[in-house]
Amino acid sequence: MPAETTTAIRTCPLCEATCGLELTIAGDRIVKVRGDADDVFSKGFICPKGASIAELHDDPDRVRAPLLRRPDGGFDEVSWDEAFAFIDERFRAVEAEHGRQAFGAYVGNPAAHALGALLYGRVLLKALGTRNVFSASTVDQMPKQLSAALMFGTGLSVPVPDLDRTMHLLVLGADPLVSNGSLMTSPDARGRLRGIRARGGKLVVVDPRRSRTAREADEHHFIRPGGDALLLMAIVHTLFDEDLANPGAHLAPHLSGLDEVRELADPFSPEAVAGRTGIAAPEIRRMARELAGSSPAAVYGRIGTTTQAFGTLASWLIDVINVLIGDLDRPGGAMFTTPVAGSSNTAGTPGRGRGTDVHRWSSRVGGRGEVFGELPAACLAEEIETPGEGRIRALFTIAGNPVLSTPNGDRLADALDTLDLMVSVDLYRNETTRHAHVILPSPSPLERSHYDVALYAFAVRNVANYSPPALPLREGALDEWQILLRLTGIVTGQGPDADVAAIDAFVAGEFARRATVTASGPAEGRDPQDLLADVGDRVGPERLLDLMLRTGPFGGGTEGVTLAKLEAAPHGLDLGPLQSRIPEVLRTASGTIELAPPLIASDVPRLQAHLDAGDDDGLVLIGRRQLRSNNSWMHNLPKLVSGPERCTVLVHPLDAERLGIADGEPAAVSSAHGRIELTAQVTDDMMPGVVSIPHGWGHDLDGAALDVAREHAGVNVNLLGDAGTLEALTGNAVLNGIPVAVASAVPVG
Ligand SMILES: Nc1nc2c(c(=O)[nH]1)N[C@H]1C(S)=C(S)[C@@H](COP(=O)(O)OP(=O)(O)OC[C@H]3O[C@@H](n4cnc5c(=O)[nH]c(N)nc54)[C@H](O)[C@@H]3O)O[C@H]1N2
Ligand SMILES: Nc1nc2c(c(=O)[nH]1)N[C@H]1C(S)=C(S)[C@@H](COP(=O)(O)OP(=O)(O)OC[C@H]3O[C@@H](n4cnc5c(=O)[nH]c(N)nc54)[C@H](O)[C@@H]3O)O[C@H]1N2
Ligand code: SF4
Ligand SMILES: [Mo]
Repeated sequence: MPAETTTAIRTCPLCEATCGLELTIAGDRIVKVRGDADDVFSKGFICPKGASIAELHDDPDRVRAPLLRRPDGGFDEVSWDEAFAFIDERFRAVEAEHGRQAFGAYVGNPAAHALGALLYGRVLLKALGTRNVFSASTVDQMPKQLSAALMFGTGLSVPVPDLDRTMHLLVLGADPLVSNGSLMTSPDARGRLRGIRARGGKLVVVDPRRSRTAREADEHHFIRPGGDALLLMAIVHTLFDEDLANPGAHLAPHLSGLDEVRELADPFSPEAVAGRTGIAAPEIRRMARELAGSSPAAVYGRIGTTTQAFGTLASWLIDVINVLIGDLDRPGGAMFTTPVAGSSNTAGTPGRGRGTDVHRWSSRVGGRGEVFGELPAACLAEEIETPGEGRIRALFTIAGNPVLSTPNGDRLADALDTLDLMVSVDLYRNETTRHAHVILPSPSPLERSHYDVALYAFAVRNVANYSPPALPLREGALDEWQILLRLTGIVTGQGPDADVAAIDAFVAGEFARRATVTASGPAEGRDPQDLLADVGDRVGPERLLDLMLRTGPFGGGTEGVTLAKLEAAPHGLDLGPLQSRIPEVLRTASGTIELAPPLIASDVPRLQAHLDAGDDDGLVLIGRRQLRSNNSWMHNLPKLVSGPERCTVLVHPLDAERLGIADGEPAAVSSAHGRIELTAQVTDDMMPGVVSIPHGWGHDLDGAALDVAREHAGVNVNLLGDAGTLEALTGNAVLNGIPVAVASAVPVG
C-alpha cells in the first residue's frame, strides 16, 4: 500500500440501506473499503456489495466515454459533442415526423439512489412532455404508493415500521436480512430485527419460502403466493369479529371508512381463507390477537406483497391493520418519516393530495391506466411494436435494464431494435443499453456527490448525510446531472450545446418558487430570490439540495439544517426517532385517513372471486433476492459473482420426487410465456407447490459488454412472466405466483 493515503467518508448508494463507507484512497485509487464505524445511522455495518464499490469503480467493462452504435451493431467511442449532435439530429427528425408522443422514457432503480439522476431526470422527463413514461416502480412498489396515496394523500406517504421501538413485527413478503430493507431504510436490518427479540418482542414472517429473515423469526408461516390479501382480510375480519379493532384516541378523529372496511372484510373469515392461503384459521386468529394485544406492533410488507396479483389490496390492508391495532403514527408502530430534505410525503396542500392523480389517461395499446404519470413498464414493448398514432419511436433509458427486469424481456429486446432513436444513460453496455444508438456514461458513484433524497423519506430514523465526491471527475467526463441537462437542452429545442448553467439556474428558480408556496414550510411566503441568495454560488445538485434542506422541516432560522452543516458532519446528522405526524401529514381530500378508498374497494370483488374459485395446488413460481446481487447489474464484479452457482430453481423435496427432479441436476421451468433451463436445488425451505428463481440473470446475450457476468450468465426468469397479466389497479407486473410446470432437463441416454 502506498504510504500517502487519505480517507473519504461517504454513503453507499447501492441499495436502500444508506450505509456509511470509509474509503482509503492512494492517489486516484481506492485501496480499502470498510464500514464507517462513526456513521450515525449504520454504525459500521456494511454488506458485500458496498465492500465491492472500488471494484465497480475500477471495472474495465464500465463505459467511460460516449458510445455510438455502428450499423453493424458494434460501438465506437465518440466525443460528447459528437454524441449530443447525433442525438439532436435524430431527435428533431423523430419529432418532426411523429410528434412528442412518439418519445418514451424508462427510468431504472439506481436513478432513485443517485442525487443527479433523481433531481435532473425529472427535469428531462418534464421537458420531454410525453405520456410514455415508464419506470422500475411498476415492477416494484407502485401498489404500495397507490394505496398510500389513496389512504393518506400522496404516493410517498408510506408508513414505515418503527423498527427500533416496535415490540411485535409482522413481515410479509420481505427478506430484509438479504435485501437490507426496502421502503424501510434501515442499515443493519438484521441487528435491528434482532433488537426486537432482544427487548422481549416478537418477529413473525409470512413467506412461501423459509427466507433468511424467516430463520431469524419467532414464527414463520408459509403462505400460498398471492394469498396475502386474503390473510390480511381475515386478520381484519378477526379484529372486528373479536372486538379488537381499536384505532385509539389519537386516530379516531382523523378516520373515515371504518364501517366500510368492516363490511368489506366480513366475507373473509379465517375459516374461509384458510384453504386458499395455506394458513390454518386458528393460526390466523392468533396472529390477529397478538397484533392487537402487543403494544406497540407494526405490519410491514414488501416485494412479495406488491409484485403479485393483489398488490394494491395487500398494501392497503397492511395499513388498515396498522390503523385498527391502534399503533399507526405511534412510536413502535408504523410511522411517517419527516424527511430532512423537504417534506416529500406532504407535497401539496391539504385537501389537494396527489392521491387523485391516477387513471387520468391510459396506455395506447393495452388501455392501462396511468399512476402518478407513469404507465406500466410491462407495456413498453407493445407501445413500441404496435403501429399507429402515438407509437413510441424514440426512447431514453436512465439507469435501467428492462430487458432483464421486466416480463417478456426477449420481446422488449426485439422491439428496441426497431426504434429510430434510443439513448441510454448508464454505467454499462448491458442487455438493454446494447440496443441504444448512443450510450452516455454516467461517472462512477465515487466520482459523484451523494445524498439519498428518496430513501431517507422511508428511513426508520430521521437522518441526513451528504457525501462529496470521493474522487474527482475523470478528465473529459460529465457528471450525470450535466448529461441530463444537455439532453434537456436538446429536448427543449436549444440544440446540442445548450447553456447547461442557464438551464440549471432556471431549474433552481423553479425549486425556490415552489418552496415558497408549500403550505406551512419554513419558506412559505418568502421571496424565491432571497432563498436563492441564501444558497450563494452553489450550482447543480448541491444548489437544489441546499434549497431542499433549508426549506425542509429541519431548515429555516439560524440553527436550521443546511448543506454546509452536512458538509461539516461527514458521518451524518441524526435528527432523532420518527415523530407522530397525524393529522398534519394527511393530504387526502377529506383531510382524514381514508380507510376504504372507493378505487380500492372496487377491487375487492376480484379478491372474492379468487376466493370463490376454490383451492388450487398447481405449481407456482416466486422470486428471491440474493445478498451479492443487485437486481441485474452487479454480476460483472468477480468478488460478487464467484462461488457456487446462484441462479437456481428451489424445489421442495415432495415436488422434486413427484416431478422426477434431482438436486444439482438441470430442470426445465415453463410457463404460458416461455421456458428456461437451470439447475435445481431441492430444499424444504420452499413451501410445497412453490418454486423460486432469482431475477437479474441471463447475461449471455450478444452485444452486451459484461465479460465477467457472461461467465456466470444464469437465465432470465422474466422470460416466464406475463406482460399481459398485470395488477388490476396499478398495472404493476405480477412477478410472484406465476403458474409453471417443472420437469427434469437431464439429457436422456
Ligand atoms: N422476476 C423479477 N423481476 C424483477 C424483480 C423481482 O423481484 N422479480 N424486481 C424488480 C425490482 S424491485 C426492480 S427495482 C427492478 C430493477 O430493474 P431496473 O431498474 O430496470 O434494473 P437494474 O437491474 O436495477 O439495472 C440498473 C441499471 O442502472 C445502471 N446504473 C447503476 N447505477 C447507475 C447510476 O448511478 N447512473 C446511471 N445512469 N446508471 C446506473 C446499471 O448499470 C444497470 O444497467 O427489477 C424488477 N424485476
Ligand atoms: N442483496 C440485494 N438487496 C436488494 C436488492 C437485490 O437485488 N439484492 N434489490 C433491492 C430492491 S430494488 C428492492 S425493491 C428490495 C426488495 O426487498 P425485499 O422485498 O425484502 O426483497 P426480497 O428479498 O425479494 O423478499 C421478498 C420475499 O417475498 C417472498 N414472496 C414471494 N411471493 C410472495 C407472496 O406471494 N407472499 C408473500 N408473503 N411473500 C412472497 C419471497 O420468497 C421473498 O423472500 O431489495 C433491495 N435490496
Ligand atoms: S447494505 Fe446496501 S447501502 Fe449498505 S453497504 Fe450494502 S449495498 Fe451499500
Ligand atoms: Mo426494487
